[in-house]
Amino acid sequence: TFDVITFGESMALFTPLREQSLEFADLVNRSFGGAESNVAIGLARLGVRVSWFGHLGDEPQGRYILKRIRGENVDVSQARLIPSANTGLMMRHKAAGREEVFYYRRNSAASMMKPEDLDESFIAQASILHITGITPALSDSCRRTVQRAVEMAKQHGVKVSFDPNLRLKLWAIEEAREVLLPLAQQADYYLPGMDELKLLYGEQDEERVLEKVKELSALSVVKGVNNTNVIIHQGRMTAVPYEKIDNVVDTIGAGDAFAAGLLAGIVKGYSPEEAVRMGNLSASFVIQGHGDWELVPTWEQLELAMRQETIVER
Ligand code: KDG
Repeated sequence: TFDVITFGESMALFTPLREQSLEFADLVNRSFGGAESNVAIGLARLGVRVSWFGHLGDEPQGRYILKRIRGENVDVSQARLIPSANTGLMMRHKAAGREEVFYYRRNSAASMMKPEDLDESFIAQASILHITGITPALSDSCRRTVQRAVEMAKQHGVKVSFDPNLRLKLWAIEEAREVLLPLAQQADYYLPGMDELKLLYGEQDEERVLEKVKELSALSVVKGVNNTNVIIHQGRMTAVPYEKIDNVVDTIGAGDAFAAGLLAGIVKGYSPEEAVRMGNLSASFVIQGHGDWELVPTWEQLELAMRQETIVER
């Protein structure tokens, strides 16, 4: 059995070795990313039993990604390498101080996932199913797959964790709203950022945004509200402040590391406040270096950081 099961698209990730535009870079680093596999790796590092699945092409990129995820102690028994399909690719650079993402993922192996690919008995054995709003943006069949997975989870008493991960390069805001807001209503754990909520609700006033989240039944954590993360649960709001990190290198992956720390805290029986602190600390590791998941902490590192945090507070 698994504490957490998650699924989605993982892609090879290419970034220039030096801070340079992809238009000129000759030396490029290869890694991989994918919000759900980032979360899965974060959870595995924290000692949580986790499974990730998704479709990758049966070609060098797909095989590389599968081996790396497996190598992080994530179960990949339901993941598939699809013959003559392509693995999605993603490239990123920082040009003129701006971080930019380029996707090459249309018609990728992952985008062809369909509800019939889900194994109900597999999902039924999890405590938590973690999904993100990226998967339903990939294709119609992916959208139905996410919706079906949520139905399966509900039928079997599996809690649903949902990070909206709004990606406006993948779909228009109107379409995103139609799909993501109903998913939020079905979630047991809901992890949106204030920025994406403003877009999803078309509402700039933060108080009003928080009021809307209050209407949901989930335990919600709204990230990035005046240097706090706000827990909203059963009509109560608790703001958990976080320290600003000085040496931020790359914030991509922070949300996934946060989800991993938070869900690990919940699985291990910590209070929501403590779990949010774990999420924060986990994210603080990732943003101090390059890569979406490479720097997510182990349980030992996280525990040490939590103790140090307590000492500083005193
Ligand atoms: O959260 C980080 C992800 O955005 C990144 O790893 C790539 O999954 C990804 C996506 O679709 O943008």
